[in-house]
Amino acid sequence: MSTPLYLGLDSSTQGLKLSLIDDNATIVHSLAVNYDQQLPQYNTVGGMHTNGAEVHSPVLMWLEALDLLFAQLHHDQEHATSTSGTPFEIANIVAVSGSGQQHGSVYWKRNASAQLSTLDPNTPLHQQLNASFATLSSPIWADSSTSQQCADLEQAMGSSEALAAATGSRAYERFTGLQISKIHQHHKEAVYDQCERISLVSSFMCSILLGQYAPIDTADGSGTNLNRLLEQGGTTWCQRAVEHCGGSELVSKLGRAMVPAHTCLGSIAPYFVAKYGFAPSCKIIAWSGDNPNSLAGLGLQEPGDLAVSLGTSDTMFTMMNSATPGKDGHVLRNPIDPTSFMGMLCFKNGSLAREEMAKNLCQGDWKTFGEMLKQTPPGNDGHVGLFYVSPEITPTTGGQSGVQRYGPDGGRVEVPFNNPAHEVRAVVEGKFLAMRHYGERIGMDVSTCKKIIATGGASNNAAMLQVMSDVFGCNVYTIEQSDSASLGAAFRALHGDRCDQAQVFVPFTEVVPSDAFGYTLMCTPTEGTSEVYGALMPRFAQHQADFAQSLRTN
Ligand code: XUL
Repeated sequence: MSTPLYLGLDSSTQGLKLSLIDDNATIVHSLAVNYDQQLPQYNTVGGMHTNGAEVHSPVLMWLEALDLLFAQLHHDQEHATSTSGTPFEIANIVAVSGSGQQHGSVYWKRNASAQLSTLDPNTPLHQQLNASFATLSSPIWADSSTSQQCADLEQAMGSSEALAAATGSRAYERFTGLQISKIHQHHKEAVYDQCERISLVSSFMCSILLGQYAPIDTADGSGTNLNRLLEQGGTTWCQRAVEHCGGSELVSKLGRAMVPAHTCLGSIAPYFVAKYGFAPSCKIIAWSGDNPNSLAGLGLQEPGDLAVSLGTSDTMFTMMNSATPGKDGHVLRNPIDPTSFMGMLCFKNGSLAREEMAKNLCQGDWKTFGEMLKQTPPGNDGHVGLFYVSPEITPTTGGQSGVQRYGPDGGRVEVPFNNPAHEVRAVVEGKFLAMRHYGERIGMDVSTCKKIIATGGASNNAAMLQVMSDVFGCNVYTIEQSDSASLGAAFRALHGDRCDQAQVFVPFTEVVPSDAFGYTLMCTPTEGTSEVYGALMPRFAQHQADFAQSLRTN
């Protein structure tokens, strides 16, 4: 009998990727289309059109990329080539799911659903759907042009805390509700009124595969500022926010209800059967956002599990049993478990501050940086540093940058610490303490943390990972994986199929066991250090709040 296969796609900012797995969750094939290089006619840079604070992407490019990627997949099938060396048959793909860059929105024109349900396999998608959109230019997550709309929505909801309590986040410029609000205000007749349905990038790509409008899933829906996070499994819209951003007609444009991400939505559109050889029975599982899919792809499986990406900016996400959203950070619904949550923290200041420190004090040598880290004890003898070399968003510094140090007595120190080793430890501890602090504030229970998966450029620095392990009091692992979002989507296709077969929710861990991930254990916590950091936390939090406040009011 032929091996059942599961396909995960990732419609990301810069390209469209694919991971094909078998039913043991082993990768069979992976492929990618890069927008700038392979579709240069759209003139994107990094997949985007940037005009000051306004950042959009061409929706037809995403469609053309899908045909290009599937043509390549079909070609590889015919030539019996794959990254694993195992030949595969597209007809054996049992289910497809996907990942979309979060927050981006697509505006379907009135009557587009008719075109969507009768796709012609003899015409490329971007040609037959080129008149199906109220605008061909989709605002995406990198857009920061909606500050006014943010302030207005928070006011309409009562406060930023009230908006966060309802939707999981205070107003963020990139969140979809604010982008819709701007279009509603500035392009009402030309775009908003012409539009019958608004999709996220995830539900847009899913709609194409399904041949009809796909619902938004609860995890990606939590990135809109329009959802109700805590009620009915996060499947409903927050009426006040929705009406404020787009009037009473917005609910029907968004689709009445959201669905949990494991939901099977139906089978693949005949277009893909006729053109690429998918089985007519191939199931389409709801798509979700890239960060939720990465949570699945990196193997966060139990409340308390964390993933930390150390890159140009730093990101942390965690599975949580409870949600206490507030001014800093985001709480989303969990894409692999409809009863729990995903906490997400994004820090603008990542590698830049660490690199500056390494350059100034260690001649740019990371080995020296690691050795210096070991010269000071956890807690840094009471030395604390906040290094916002560019404006920070967690906590928000109101567009200001700045550096502030505090000595063991809690007083401000206006010059670098005398001992360079205190400087090095301060830049590392400051970030992990901030992650723990903000994580705890939005519902993370640090006592349940069992594993941290570290990714990103700086995750190969073992001394830095030791500090991470000590601050959270749990093991740190790394993972060899190039694309956690498309892989997570493939895992979710498998999971969605199993839930559909059983007609009840099946725990994700039963479908994708932890040995599918190939972790490398990097560090175990040094006994007693998590308590040292626990004791330091109130003082650290106070310094952080004071400094951010002073920058904001500068
Ligand atoms: C998350 C965010 C980005 C996008 C694009 O809130 O804006 O991570 O999802 O990757």
